[in-house]
Order: sequence, then C-alpha cells, then structure tokens
Amino acid sequence: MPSLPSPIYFNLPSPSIHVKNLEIARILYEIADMLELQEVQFKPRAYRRAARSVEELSEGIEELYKKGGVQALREIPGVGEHISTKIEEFIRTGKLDYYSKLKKEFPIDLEGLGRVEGLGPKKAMKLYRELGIRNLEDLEKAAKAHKIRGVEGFGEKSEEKILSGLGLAKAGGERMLLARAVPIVEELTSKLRTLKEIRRVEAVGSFRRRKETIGDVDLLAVSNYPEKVMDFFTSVYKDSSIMSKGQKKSSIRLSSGLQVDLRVFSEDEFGSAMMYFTGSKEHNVELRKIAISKRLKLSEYGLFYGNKTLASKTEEEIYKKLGMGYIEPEMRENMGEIKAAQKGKLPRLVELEDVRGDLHCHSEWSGDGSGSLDELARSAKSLGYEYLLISDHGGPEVRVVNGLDEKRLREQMKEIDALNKKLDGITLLKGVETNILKDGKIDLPNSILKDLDIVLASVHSNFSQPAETMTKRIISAMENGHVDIIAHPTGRLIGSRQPIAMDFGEVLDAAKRTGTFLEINCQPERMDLDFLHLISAKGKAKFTLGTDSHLPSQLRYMEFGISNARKGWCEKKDLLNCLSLKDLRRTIGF
Ligand code: DGT
Ligand code: CA
Ligand code: CA
Ligand code: ZN
Repeated sequence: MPSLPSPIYFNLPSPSIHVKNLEIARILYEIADMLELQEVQFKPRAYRRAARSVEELSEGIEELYKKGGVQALREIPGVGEHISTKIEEFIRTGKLDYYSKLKKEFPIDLEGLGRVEGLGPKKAMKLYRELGIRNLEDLEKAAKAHKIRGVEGFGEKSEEKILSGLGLAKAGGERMLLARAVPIVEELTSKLRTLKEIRRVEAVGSFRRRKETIGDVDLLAVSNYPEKVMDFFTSVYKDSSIMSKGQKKSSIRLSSGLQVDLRVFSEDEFGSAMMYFTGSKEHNVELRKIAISKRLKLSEYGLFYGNKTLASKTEEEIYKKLGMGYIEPEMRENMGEIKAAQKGKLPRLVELEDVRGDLHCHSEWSGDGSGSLDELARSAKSLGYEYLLISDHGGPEVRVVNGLDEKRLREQMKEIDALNKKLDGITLLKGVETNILKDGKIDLPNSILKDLDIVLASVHSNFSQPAETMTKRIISAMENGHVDIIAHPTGRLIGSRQPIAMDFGEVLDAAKRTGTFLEINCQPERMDLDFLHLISAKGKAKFTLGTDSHLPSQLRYMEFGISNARKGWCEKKDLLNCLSLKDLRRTIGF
C-alpha cells in the first residue's frame, strides 16, 4: 500500500510520549527555572527530576491517575507527596495555582528567551530587571538600540551574540520539532478516527515528509459527511481555538501552539489529494510541469486528459501515469528524486527494521545520562537489537559532565564484560564519545582508545572557528587512527545553535580515506547530519545512526534518525548499524 504513510512509523510500539505528560513536564521544568531564579535550594533539582520522569513515562499520566489516584502519581520516580498533589490539581482543574503565582512574579517567556544562545534563565532575569525585557521581541528591540551592552555582566560582544542568535530563536518558536508533533498528531488522528462518519484520516504535508520541524500539520480525511467532520474536528479539544471553519477545510490551533488544517475529500480523489498536500510545493511544481509536457493536467482532484480522469485514487497510479516509479514521501523535496524515478533509479530506502543496533548512548556513568548499563541493555533488547554501543563522555574537556578518564573507562569496560556474560541476545559494546580539541587533538590518550571497541569523537567547544581551521580540526581527528565515528558532525541545535562552518567536501574525502564513519545523530533537536548533507554525501561516505540517548527510553529516537536517513536517500548498505554484530566486528576491527 504505497500510498499510505510509510508503514515503519505505525509498526512501532505505541509512543512512550503522551501529550498531557509533556504539558505537565513543561510546567514542572518551568517551575524549576523560576525557583532557581529565586535562588531556592534543592527544589529546582527535585522539580527537574520529576519533570524528566513524567516526560518519559510510558503511559498517559491522566490514565495513571484515573486508575490509581494520587498514590499512583507518587510511584513515579522523583514525584513525592508535594509534587504529586500539584500534578493532581493540574489534572483535575487544568490549572495550577502555585505555577500561576510564580508566573506573576516572573512574567517572562523563559522558554523563548532560553533559545537564544548564551542566554540562560539567570541572564534573562537580569535583563528583565534592568530593561524590562519579557520576550524575544523586547530583546530584539533592546539589542538593536544597543541597550544590552550597558547591563552589568553583558558587553558589546554578548550584545552582538544575542543579535546573531535571535533569528534562529525566533524561527525556532514558529516551527515545532517533528518528535514533539508526533504524539500530538497521533492523539488527534486517533480521536478523529472514532467518528463513524470518517472513513480514513492521514497526516500529509511536512509531517508526512518527516521534515525535522513542522510549520503546521495538514490532515486529510475521507468522508461523505464533511459538515459532521468539521463540527467534530473544531470541537474535539476544549482548549483549542478555531481559526477557520468551512465546508471542506477547517483550521484549529491547539494549546501547544500547533496549527492543524483538516481537509475532506471523497474516496475517489484521495490519492491525488494525498499527493498534492504531501508536497513539497517544489516537488509538486515539477510534477505539474511533467504533466503539462504530456498534455495532461494534475491537481488535487486527479490527473486529467481533457475531461477524462486518468488516475486519482492512489498516488502510485498517478506516478505511474506520469511515467515514473513511486516516490517515498520523505524524498519529495525536489532534490533529484523525480529524475531518479523517471530513470527507474530510486534508492531502496533503509527501514527501521533494518537497524541491528544503536551506536551512541550515554549511561549514568558520566553524570548526564541516567540509565544503568543493565537497563540500557534491556531497553535495546526490547527494540530487537543485537548490540548497543555504550559511549559515555570521555576526557576532561566538557566540564559540565563528569567525563570518564582512562581509569574509569577501564572499570566500565570490566563491568560491560561481566554484564555481557549474563546478557542473552544482546551485546554491549565498549565505546566512548570523546572530544575533538580545538587543535584537532583527541581528549583521551591512544592507550585507552586502542582498547575500546568503537570510538566516537565530536566537537563540543570552540564552535565558531573559521571554516578552514574547523575543517583541519575534524580531519586531524579522523586521522587519529582510533577514531571510528565523528558524532553530530555539524554540531547544530535546531532553533538555538548554527552548524559549524567547514568544507564538507574535504571532510567527506577524509572520511573515505581514513575509513571514518559520519553519524546521523537521532536526537530530535540535532538531526545531524541533516538530509541535505546526506544527499550531497551519497556514495561518498558511510554513516552510522546514533540516538545519543541520555535515558533508556530515548533509544526510541532511532525512529527519527531513520526518517532523516530516508530523507537523505540512505540505503541499508550506507549504514554501519545495519550490519550484524559479526560484520560490524569485521568492518571496524575489534
Ligand atoms: P510546513 O507546514 O511549513 O512545515 O510545510 P508544508 O510542506 O506542510 O507546507 P504547507 O502546510 O504550507 O502546505 C502543505 C502542502 O500543500 C505542501 O507541502 C504542498 C501543498 N501546497 C501548499 N501550497 C501550495 C502551492 O502553492 N502550490 C502547490 N503546488 N502545492 C502547494
Ligand atoms: Ca504543513
Ligand atoms: Ca498547512
Ligand atoms: Zn556529543
């Protein structure tokens, strides 16, 4: 059924992320920030820990509460008596008095301001006290009027940095990360599917193309009763607002800020409607040109020759009548996929099921991860993997985490060996994520690197070196001989940090020459390399997928790495972690 969204996303176990959980977690995080600003001791940590547990809960918190009351809430790790009554209040009333009171004291958009590189809650608060800055707009005005440089603790340089970070922070607020939108869309579509007048609902647009961020969500429904559908859609959530309501199209804005458009079509037109609204616009424009060159007309209602409908029910038929193979939604970005489809040279895209293991994760050993080796192994096994690389931060450079030194790494290696003897059906691999220092040297001695199975190296400092320096830096890391993988190669954070400057062509050449793999980091705000880099690197280098998990449940982020790899035209043979353990050992040599 190629006209359905690629099945890999629907074969997953039900998502561990629930909308209400995320909402509550966000509030708890914000409380933690505000308490920290008041310089309250310990409590911020407690709120953050609770927030993290709620965020990662494998079931809906409302259901949990319905089943077991406040007692059940207290069984969530990190949620004590105090926080559980707050969560209860929010679930029962949709409001939290304590939070509203704090909000009055801190009437600032901490989340938005926090996206500006280098501006944490404390600095944001200082700007609020001194200049009355509440949000990104105020910040922009003040920075442009050069008022920020006058505030104690800020200077000309930090003002410039704020100005250059603002663009990204503003754009970050307008688009939502795919990973955040997924549970929201799944919940909404499953609600819509309960209406008996709706025969089918599918998400299209950038969501179906699995772009890393989503401007708005576009849904299509099949129904013979569009009016009923629109009534239901516009009233499905009490706390959403109706932006427009029509016969065939309506738009609502959800409390998360996400806009959702719903359009209704008949069964017969559904393929052409899916194709049109999946886009991208650039892909559609090319297709329409091809239709015209064949004296045909292509629209959301079908492919026509004069008044005669040639195809409209399925996307597959339409592509076929246009003289090409079926193009997977992820590839529809007008990056050469149409020519490839005409020549019958489309790649056979990698699928989630092809992944045999995860090659980047953190454990509690380095302080910033929170699962034990055993928990991580069990999690990986439950995903059907053969192996999991433990790659905690190693080396002294990144001071915020407790990076492992040679001695601790050797202890960890021993524990992994012991654990592997007990584990059945999953093998933990011994690795590290070490730092590429500013001169290209590696933050750990070769004496330990040589004894690890797989070594990841990444840039964690001096992000703004000029391209020439940065290119040399990365290449000399690759030339180390023990480094197998460059992790999150561009270092970007969507919505808050620009990618580093480098000559990617030269990096690719060096990757090939040295046999170094480039990572596709699956963290939703990284997606690094991104699909455009991947397309340009096709056939020139090999890649690995790493979730960079800091919690066992984040191993599921592989789903997003896979969609990114598919957008980047990756096939099974392009990816190191599609190898069996045996072949992986042979390829890397351990
Ligand atoms: P987004 O929402 O910014 O993440 O990106 P999309 O791709 O979802 O864009 P959106 O929501 O504006 O429109 C959904 C799809 O509808 C888009 O991918 C292709 C189709 N579409 C929208 N406007 C046009 C247009 O002017 N011409 C054509 N050919 N297609 C369009
Ligand atoms: Ca859209
Ligand atoms: Ca739209
Ligand atoms: Zn890293």
